[in-house]
Amino acid sequence: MQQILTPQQHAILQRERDLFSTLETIAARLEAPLSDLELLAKARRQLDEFFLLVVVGEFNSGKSAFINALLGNRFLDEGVTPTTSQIHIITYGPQPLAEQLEPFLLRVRYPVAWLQEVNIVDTPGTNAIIPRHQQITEAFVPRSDLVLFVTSADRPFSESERIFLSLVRDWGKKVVVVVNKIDILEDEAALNQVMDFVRNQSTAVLGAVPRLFPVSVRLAQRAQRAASGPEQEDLLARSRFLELERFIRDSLDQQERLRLKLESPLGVAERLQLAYGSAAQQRLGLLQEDFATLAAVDEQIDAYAVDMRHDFRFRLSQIENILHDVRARGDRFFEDTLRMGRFFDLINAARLRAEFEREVVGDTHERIEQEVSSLIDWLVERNYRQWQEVTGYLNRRAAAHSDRILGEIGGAFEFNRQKLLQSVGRTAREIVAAYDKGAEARKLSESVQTALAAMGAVEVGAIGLGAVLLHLLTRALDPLGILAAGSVAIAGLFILPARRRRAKQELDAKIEDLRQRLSAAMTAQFERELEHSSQEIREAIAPYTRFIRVEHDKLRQIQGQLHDLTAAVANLRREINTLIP
Ligand SMILES: Nc1nc2c(ncn2[C@@H]2O[C@H](COP(=O)(O)OP(=O)(O)O)[C@@H](O)[C@H]2O)c(=O)[nH]1
Ligand SMILES: [Mg+2]
Repeated sequence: MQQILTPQQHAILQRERDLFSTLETIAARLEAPLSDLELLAKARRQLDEFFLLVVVGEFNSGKSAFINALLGNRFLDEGVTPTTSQIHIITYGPQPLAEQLEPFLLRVRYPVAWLQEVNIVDTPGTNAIIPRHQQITEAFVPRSDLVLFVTSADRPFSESERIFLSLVRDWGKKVVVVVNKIDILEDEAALNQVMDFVRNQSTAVLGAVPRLFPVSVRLAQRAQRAASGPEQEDLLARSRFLELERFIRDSLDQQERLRLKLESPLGVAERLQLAYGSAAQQRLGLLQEDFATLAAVDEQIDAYAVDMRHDFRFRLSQIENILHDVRARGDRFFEDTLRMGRFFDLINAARLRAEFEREVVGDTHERIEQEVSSLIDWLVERNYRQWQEVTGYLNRRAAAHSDRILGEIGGAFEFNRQKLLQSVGRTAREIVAAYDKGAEARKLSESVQTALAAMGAVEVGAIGLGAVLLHLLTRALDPLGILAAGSVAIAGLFILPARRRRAKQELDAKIEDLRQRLSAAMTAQFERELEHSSQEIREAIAPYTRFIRVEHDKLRQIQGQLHDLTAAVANLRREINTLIP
C-alpha cells in the first residue's frame, strides 16, 4: 500500500499509527486486559495488511456460494448443513493451497488475481454450534475493512444475525447487507416485503440505512456455468448478481480500498477511547470520594489539635493555680514570720526552713504530680480515641466499595486500591489493638520528668516525678536564700517591713519563674506529643494518600490524552472522507 500513497495519504497513515500507539500506552497505564492491547496492535498493523472483506451471516445463508460466485469458481464447500467447518482466510496463490493456521482457522490460496488486493474471510455462521467458531469470527470483525452481511430470504435477519450486526456496529465497521436466495420468493411483492423487513431491522440496529442488495447466488452460479446466450442473460438478470458484483469491485478499487482501510481502524480507536474514558471517569469518581475521606481524616487531625490545645491550656492553668496557692501561703508565711516578736525563731535557720517547707511547700509537689499524671492519662486516652476514629474512617471507606464493580477494565485498579485501603486499615487497627495506655503514659511521664529535671539540674534516676518536683520547689523557694543578704537577726525594727516586702517580691519572682519554666516544659512536651501523634496517623495512611494522588494525576493526564485523541480521530475521519471525491 505504501508505494501508491500520496504525501497527504502517507501523513494520514502516520498519524493513525501514532494514534494507536498513544491508545496502546493508555491501555497499558489503565491496566486494560491484554486482549485490548492485542486488539490495538492488530488495528495498527491492519493498516499495513491486505484489505480484509469479512463475510458473515447464519450458516446456510449462502456465504460460501457467494464467495465462489465472486471468485468465478467453486472453491469452497457449499451445502444445506453447516458445511464450512473452519474459518477460511482466502488469499492469492499461484496454485490452490491450504494451510492450517490454528485450530479452526485455515488459510486457502487460489489463483485469482483479485485476491492479490483483497483477502476474504469466510465464516461458518453467526449461529455457530462450535463456540470457538464464534470467537474467531468475532475476532475478525475489528480487523475487517468491510463486512459483507449475508442473510437468506427464507429466514431474513435472524436473531443471531441481529446480535452479530450490533457487534459490527460497535466496532464502527462499514457493512453491506446482502439478501440472498431471492429465487425462492414467489413474486416481486414478496421480495419487496423481505427487503423492507431487512432494511427496517438493519437500520434499527445500525442507526443508518445500509447498502442493501437482493441477489440469487444460485442463479448467478448457473449463469456462470451456462453457455453464453439469451438463457445465460436471463439467469444473470434474474440473479441481480452483476449489480452487487459491480458495487463490490467498485468500492474495492484502489482508491476506495485505501479510504476504507484508513477509515476502518478508527472505529476500534473510538470504541476503546470511549471505554477508557468512562473507566477513567469512574475511577476519578471513586478517587474523589477517597479525597473526601482523606480530607475528613485531615480535618479530624486538625480539629483534634485545636481541641487538645484548648483542653491543655485549661489543665495547665490548674497546675498554675497550685503555684498561686504556694505564693499566697508564702506571702502569709513571711507576713507571720518576719516580725520582731518572732526574733528567736528567725535566728534558728534550720527551724525556719522546716517551717517554710511544711507550711508553704507542703504537699504541693504531690498535687502537681497528680495534675501532671492526670494530664498525661488524658493525653494518652485522647490519642487512643483519635486512632480509633481514624480506623473507623478507613474501615467505612473500605466497606463502602467492596462490592462495587468498575466494569471490565476496573479490575486491577480497584483491586490495588482495595488492597491498599485494607492494609492501611489493618495497620491502623493493629496500632489500636496494640495500644498500651499504661506504657504510653509511663513513657510520657518519664519524658516530662526528664524535661523538668533538666530544668532544675536534678539527676534523674528512678526518683520519680514527685521527687523531681519537690526538689525543684524547695530549691527555687529556698527561704534562707530569700531572707539572706544581711543577718535577719540583727535587722532593726525599721528594717523588717522592708525585708518582708523584699522577701515577698523575691518569692513572687521565683514562683513566677518556676511557673514559666514548668509551663514551658509542659507545653513543649505536649506540643511534641501532639505533633508526634498526628505524624504517626498521617504516616500510617500515607500509602493510601500517595496512591490516590498518583492515580488522580495519572487519570487526569489520561483524560487529557483521550480528549485530544477524540479530536484527532474526528479530524482523521474528515480528512479521509475528503481524500476521494
Ligand atoms: N435457493 C437458493 N439456494 C442457495 C442460494 N445460494 C446458496 N444456496 C444454497 O444454500 C445452501 C447453503 O449455501 P452455503 O454457501 O453453503 O451457505 P453458508 O453456510 O452460508 O456458507 C447450499 O445448499 C446452497 O446451494 C440461492 O441463491 N438460492
Ligand atoms: Mg459456508
